[in-house]
Amino acid sequence: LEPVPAPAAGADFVVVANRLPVDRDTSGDEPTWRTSPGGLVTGVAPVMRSREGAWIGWAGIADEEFEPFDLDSMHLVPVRLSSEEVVRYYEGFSNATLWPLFHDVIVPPEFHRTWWEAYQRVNERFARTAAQTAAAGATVWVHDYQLLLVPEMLRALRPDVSIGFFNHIPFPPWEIFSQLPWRREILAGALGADLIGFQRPADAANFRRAARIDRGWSTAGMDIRVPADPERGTAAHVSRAAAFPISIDAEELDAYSHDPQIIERAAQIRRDLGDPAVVILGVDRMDYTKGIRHRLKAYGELLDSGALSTDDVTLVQIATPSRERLDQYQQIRTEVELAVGRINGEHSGLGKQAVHYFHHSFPRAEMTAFYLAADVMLVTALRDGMNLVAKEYVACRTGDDGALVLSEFAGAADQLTQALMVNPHDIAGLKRAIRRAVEMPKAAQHRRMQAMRRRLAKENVQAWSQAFLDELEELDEDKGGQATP
Ligand code: GDG
Repeated sequence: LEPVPAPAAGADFVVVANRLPVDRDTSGDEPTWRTSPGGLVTGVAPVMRSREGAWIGWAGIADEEFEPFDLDSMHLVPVRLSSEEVVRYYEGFSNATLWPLFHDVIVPPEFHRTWWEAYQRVNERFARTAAQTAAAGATVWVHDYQLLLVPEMLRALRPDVSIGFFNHIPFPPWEIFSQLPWRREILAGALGADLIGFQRPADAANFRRAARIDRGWSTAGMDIRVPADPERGTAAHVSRAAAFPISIDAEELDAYSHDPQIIERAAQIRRDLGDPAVVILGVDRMDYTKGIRHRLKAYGELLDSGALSTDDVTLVQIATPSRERLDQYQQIRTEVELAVGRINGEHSGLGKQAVHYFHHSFPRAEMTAFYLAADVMLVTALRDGMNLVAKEYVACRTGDDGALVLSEFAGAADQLTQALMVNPHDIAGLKRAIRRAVEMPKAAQHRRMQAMRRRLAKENVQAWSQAFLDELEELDEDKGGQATP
């Protein structure tokens, strides 16, 4: 790729992510855009407002071309994807190759050259759009595994910009990562960034080790020395790989949790559930990484043995639809629904349902009401970059009560150290943890919850994006003002 000039009127802060933070609303006479709130938007909104900000991403509709537009003080730049690219780049390479590979091969990743070809093509489109959008010397923050090649491409196109990359999902050990036929290109792609952020220190260490083994590149502390690559048009530079654990908007959730309407709604939910002594909750995308089956197995066995009874306990499992066209996702849904059906068939009574299962999504306010209504939260992921649900539950427990069962394989385990930690593969251990959570005395709940809430009040999503962008800026200053094109 050859360098291109900076645009005359560009943005000085650019977010590049697979999806734009908006949804197309075609319900009215005129189609409009609605912002879809999410952690990332909240995290970067203050930066977007204080600087000339732009967001590059796909609008979520295949084969449609949209012009850039402004919404809620953000400049949005849609990238077009054809339906073939949605199949190969998004569902294929991103979600059926990289996603399972980066989550400990819980299901086997598929390697297809046609998917890889589409992944490169789409990444180049994103990189070129970023190159046309970023002002001279701008900061560009690229997000997640769908866009791992963008940093290197952008560096070749626009050596003047400062590039950050954040990997929201785990980064696997070399022994697993090395299966990828295109491992070398993926590593070089991410290493085009000045700063590469991961959820956990272990992810960053896995990444640095991969760079050492595969490329033979030397590392010092967090830094990786990337030599010049004349063929790809990049100069020698240093790339830093470090942990920046993402978090939640604690203040907003706290405000929600104090809203009288939401508090009343939580009480109503408990009444509708039949006023059980203990409400247990699970909230996940329907994904094989989330350990929903393991959780149901443990819960089912506790009911079988009589350790728990539907006289006083119920489980609410919200599993929001996700990636439904992929085989592995249809399969996990079938397995979960079979398990729910079995448990309910064997243990439910009239007005005493063992599992309340929902395969649809809820508005934010309703989700908060569920968090408020739940005495026990189960997060049993087999592998998870962070898991924001665990942090949201804690942030909503304004009474400092409730118990969190948390998988040690979720990034959140590094911060929520007072949770009841589990290895979800150990069903006996998981059963013990669920019982402990159900029976936990109020004083112990308070002690644990208060400590976790205090920590999240400070380590919120605003602090996360600030820490990442501050470090990126420092690295940029250390570089000593490179020439702008
Ligand atoms: C990836 C990584 C990492 C879920 N159902 C509903 C709903 N949600 C919201 C939750 C939460 C978010 O979706 C899910 O975030 P998670 O972090 O739990 O998991 P992933 O979707 O897998 O996210 C993960 C994350 O990126 C951020 O870096 O933590 O490890 O896999 O906010 O509340 N929200 C609403 N209705 C629902 O039905 N409104």
